[in-house]
Amino acid sequence: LENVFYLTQRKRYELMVNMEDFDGNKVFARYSSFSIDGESDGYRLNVSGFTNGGAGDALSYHNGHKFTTLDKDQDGAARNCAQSFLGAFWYNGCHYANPNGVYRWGADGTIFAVGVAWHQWKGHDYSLKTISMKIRPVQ
Ligand SMILES: [Ca+2]
Repeated sequence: LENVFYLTQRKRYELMVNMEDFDGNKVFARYSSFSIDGESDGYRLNVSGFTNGGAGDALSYHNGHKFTTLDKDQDGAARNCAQSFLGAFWYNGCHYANPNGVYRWGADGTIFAVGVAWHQWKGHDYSLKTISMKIRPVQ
């Protein structure tokens, strides 16, 4: 995250989130503006300018939130969302996206929302086959 902070403070960046389910369907969500704040601000997420490529907008809910890990609770919930959902993310209270969650084989509701979820596309109990978050400078 320190590298991402360094990059996104120097230029304007956009974000592309690509994802795929276990049936071969591929969708994306694009954000025309993406940056994160520094360590002293908890690596807070700044994302806006959503374009829907079929995935829906899961990230706006996380906008303005700090990054929470198992050992660093900076989220908007009383509990530690990283512990509750077995990931690490810009949790609000807690998530519509959990890209660092547990890799599971698609639909799995045995433990609520711990998978690699993008709620606006497949719900909390579907773990995606792939997801990537890529940034590039705005042209
Ligand atoms: Ca918390």
